[in-house]
Amino acid sequence: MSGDGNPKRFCPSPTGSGEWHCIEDVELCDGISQCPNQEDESPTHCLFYNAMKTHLDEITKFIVFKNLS
Ligand SMILES: [Ca+2]
Repeated sequence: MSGDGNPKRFCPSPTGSGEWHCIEDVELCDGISQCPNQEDESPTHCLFYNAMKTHLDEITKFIVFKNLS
């Protein structure tokens, strides 16, 4: 958890100097590499992540719409 309340996750590998970077969920598959070995932009992982995120966003919209109407 970071100071702004948004959860952060460790990148899977450290930098060459042994430091571990953290990223927020919104930085996953956002087209900009934040992790030392670009793991957050892995084409294979992002293919599945983006497909799942699209479905979850649709479900969220449906639930919110249902509760507002
Ligand atoms: Ca990223």
